[in-house]
Amino acid sequence: MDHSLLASGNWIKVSVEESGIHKLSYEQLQEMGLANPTTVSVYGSGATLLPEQYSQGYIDDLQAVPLYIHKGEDDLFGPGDHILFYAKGPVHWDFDEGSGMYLHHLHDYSWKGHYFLTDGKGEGASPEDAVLSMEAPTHTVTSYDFLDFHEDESYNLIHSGREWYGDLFNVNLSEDYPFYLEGRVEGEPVNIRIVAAARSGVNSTFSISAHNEQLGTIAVSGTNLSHYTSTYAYESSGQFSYEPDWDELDVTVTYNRPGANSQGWLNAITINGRSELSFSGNQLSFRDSRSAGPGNITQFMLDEANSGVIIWELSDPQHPQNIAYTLEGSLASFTLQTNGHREFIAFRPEGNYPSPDYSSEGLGPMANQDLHGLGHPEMLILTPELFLEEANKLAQFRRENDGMDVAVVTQQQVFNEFSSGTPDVSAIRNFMKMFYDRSGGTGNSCRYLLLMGDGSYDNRGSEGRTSS
Ligand SMILES: [Ca+2]
Ligand SMILES: [Ca+2]
Repeated sequence: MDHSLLASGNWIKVSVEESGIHKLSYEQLQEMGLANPTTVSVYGSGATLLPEQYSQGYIDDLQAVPLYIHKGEDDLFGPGDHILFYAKGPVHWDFDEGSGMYLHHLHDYSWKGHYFLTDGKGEGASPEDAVLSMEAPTHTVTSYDFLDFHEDESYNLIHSGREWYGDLFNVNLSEDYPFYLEGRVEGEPVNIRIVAAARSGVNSTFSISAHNEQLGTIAVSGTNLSHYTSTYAYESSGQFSYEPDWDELDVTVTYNRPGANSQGWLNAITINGRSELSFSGNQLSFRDSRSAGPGNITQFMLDEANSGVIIWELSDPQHPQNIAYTLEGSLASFTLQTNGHREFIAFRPEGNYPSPDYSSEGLGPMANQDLHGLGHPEMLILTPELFLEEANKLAQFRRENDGMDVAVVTQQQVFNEFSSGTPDVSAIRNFMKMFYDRSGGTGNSCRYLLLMGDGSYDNRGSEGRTSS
């Protein structure tokens, strides 16, 4: 690609805080600065963390997101109408074969995902149709894996590394964590995974209970508290099963402190329950671990649906696919291959959904930029906005004194084109790889990279600092 998508046209940057359907009205599109909302399209991948392994490939520049465009009875997109799209927030779920659970991961560098809106590129794309199966199902699904988690990111133990911990157990040694199991299937156990850490001179344990029933303990190794080269704290995890009698689930974590100088921290609690596949509210995300397997053909049956409901397949959230389900009464059913884990969302086109933020700092109308159009600079200076003036001075000095071809770019510009506007260190690596590839692998393009700024363990700016 010789030029970036952001190089021309009118672009608005927006952010989302959670995964799910998001809504923008015709009026909001006008308000955010789109002159021609009838041709709105949305680009980006939200808070999808880039793979650190380069071999897993990467997306070059921004990709379009399929839209649901609600045009109303006149079949023209105008005042009173709206668009819906699936946006990816900072929480990512993956099925973990080892634990047999879906585990959550927070985005390492951001609490928000970002998207870019533009007009003038024709009407935004709609999702393609998912491939359904005509074969007899091997599995029928009427309940799904319900997912929830608790992870508080308050403490960075030695102000180093990207892992943060939540509740501190030193004075208060026990804490309750309430969960609500929406649509719980009676008699089905809930799987609970807990990750905790402790700094203690001797081995210590956390006790885990639910509704006063002991579920087990998590043992954490002791460390040498008096030597500064010893491991500061050890982390350990445990997995527990509990069959709740109510839709409320209270998990209690207690640190069995062996001495006054021992302390513990909770990292995360992950909940996998089982809920009826029945639609209430405006949107329902669902998946089924039990029917995922080689050769499986699965019939999903969603109850409490009606003909207005839309179901998208989200296994690749960048490319939602529309599911042409069959409706009998209030039962929407569809059959497809489930060789692997597939993710779905059902939603109501007229429902209320959060709107992306387009008015906070750093959002809204943005300047055009074209990092893909930089050609072959000899030297690149990458800087936060804060040092842009100094970076430009240095670049000018190199041009005049060394005759070098120097380009100055801000880290935000790199994120915009290489990680959907969401901070991600791999975006910088992928940006540099673009020059490497352009040089045909000789490394003769962009021979020098100067990074300006300071390092920090606080990648998400949790402590109010500017990430750099
Ligand atoms: Ca209309
Ligand atoms: Ca954490």
